[in-house]
Amino acid sequence: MKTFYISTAIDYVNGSPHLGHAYEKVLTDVIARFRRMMGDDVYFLTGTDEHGQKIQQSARAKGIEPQAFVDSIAPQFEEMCAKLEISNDDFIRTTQDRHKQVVCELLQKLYDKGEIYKAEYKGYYSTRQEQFLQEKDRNEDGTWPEIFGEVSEITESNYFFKLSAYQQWLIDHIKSHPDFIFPRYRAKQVLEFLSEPLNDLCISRPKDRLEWGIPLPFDPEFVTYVWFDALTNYYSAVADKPGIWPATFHVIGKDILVPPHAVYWPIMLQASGIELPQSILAHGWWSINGSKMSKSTGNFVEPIEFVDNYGVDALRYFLIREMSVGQDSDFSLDQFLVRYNSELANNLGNLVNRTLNMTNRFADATIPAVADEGEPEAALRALWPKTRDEVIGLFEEFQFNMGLERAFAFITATNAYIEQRAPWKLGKSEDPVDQALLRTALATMAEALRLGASLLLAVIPGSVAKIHGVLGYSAEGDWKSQLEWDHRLTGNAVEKTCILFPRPEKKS
Ligand code: ME8
Repeated sequence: MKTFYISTAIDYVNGSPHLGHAYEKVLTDVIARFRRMMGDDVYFLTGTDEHGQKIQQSARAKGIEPQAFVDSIAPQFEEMCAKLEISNDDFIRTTQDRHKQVVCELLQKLYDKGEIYKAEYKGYYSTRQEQFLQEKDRNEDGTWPEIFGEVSEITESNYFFKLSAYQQWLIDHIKSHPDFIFPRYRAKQVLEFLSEPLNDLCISRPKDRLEWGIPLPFDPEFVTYVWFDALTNYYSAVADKPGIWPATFHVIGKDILVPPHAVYWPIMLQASGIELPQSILAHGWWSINGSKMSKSTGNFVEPIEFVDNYGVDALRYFLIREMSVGQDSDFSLDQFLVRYNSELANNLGNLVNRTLNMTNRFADATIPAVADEGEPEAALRALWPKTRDEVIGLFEEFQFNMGLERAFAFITATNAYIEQRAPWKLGKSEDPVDQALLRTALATMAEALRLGASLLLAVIPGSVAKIHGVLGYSAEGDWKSQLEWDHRLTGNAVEKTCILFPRPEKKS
């Protein structure tokens, strides 16, 4: 079986992790966990991008060496992954020797093949963006947009990679591989970019302008510039692990699809004779309270702190439930608290507590066997396979928000079933018919809870393990085989209580 190799973008370490970083990790983790549950052999990579001018500048501003600087920041990203319960198999840092070595091998190979050449370059350069600008980047009045900061005209020698030679090949590849870019509508954006002549890619910076990078193996007076270094992480991390490459999914944000991931990366691989990834999944961006995230204006969410305040599953759930993969979304504490209270605490949390309370009160804390099923039980049981198949189908298409909606509709239906059966009334009756109905009701709610929770496993794994635990259930065998309505909990001892989503104190 081909390994399902999935990666996130590697994050710049010139600041602490933010909500966008957290979302991408959680989204990729949900896909990784879901594929594992579906039986795939998953390999999951994430990491940090640690070279470049901005990092050099940030280190200088602090008066320390760039290596010491990145060594102080990268652990925050690893800590964020641990806090978010990300199930990555590896964490790559572009300052590691294993990475630098593969970047050099790739560069040398392309240089030997004549795909990389040296040329004089004259142009307008933005120090802030670390890029040469083009005439089309100017404002209408001839000035440069503010985002470029100071712009000066410079001439320098640099190394270039022959992108243009592969333009037609890439257009053909994208057209003949409809799954190469996901969501599919984004392929249009790539093809539009490719409808203009492609310039060769400048892949170096002279050492006197940028020291903090990987020296070119064939000319140590130059260092490798951003993308050739960063993109190669996906390959360098597994270069010594047979059977993992090519990647199945690169998960990235929409801002780095065109041109880096959809143009530079496939061409770099094709020119090196390395197989291409199967798919690139570009997700949308989060704003916060309707505006762009910005640390300087305080419009910022610290994921690690947020998890400490509200719990990991509450954040994981919100990020996946709120955003439709590929589209943009807005994060606000109010909206988070609405979902937290109504969906997690009142709907799911309530079902767990009712099930435990009533099983304790009326059945000696032991899940009874079903007696006779009536119409309400049959209706809920019939809803189950429909829900299960729909949720799996939606998850396979990365429509996690819709899948969660369906799963929660089943939880809602289970709560409604409990209202209808009112076991608290049946428990007061001595009538054997009512007693039988009570046993059936307790068994049915426990089974519906076990199954409903199982559908949430990829998104809120810790909470699902807790729910299953308090039902005395240890899920065994493959995930899909656990999704049968078969009352396998009969006779299990249940716990007294389970605190999953305590009422949060509103913190700003
Ligand atoms: O781009 N909402 O690093 P990065 C959602 N090092 N996602 C967001 C976001 C937001 N508001 N802001 C950023 C880089 N992201 C490079 C990548 S890959 C070989 C090199 C996403 O730290 C962004 O789209 O700026 C990207 O996928 C990831 O966070 C890292 O961004």
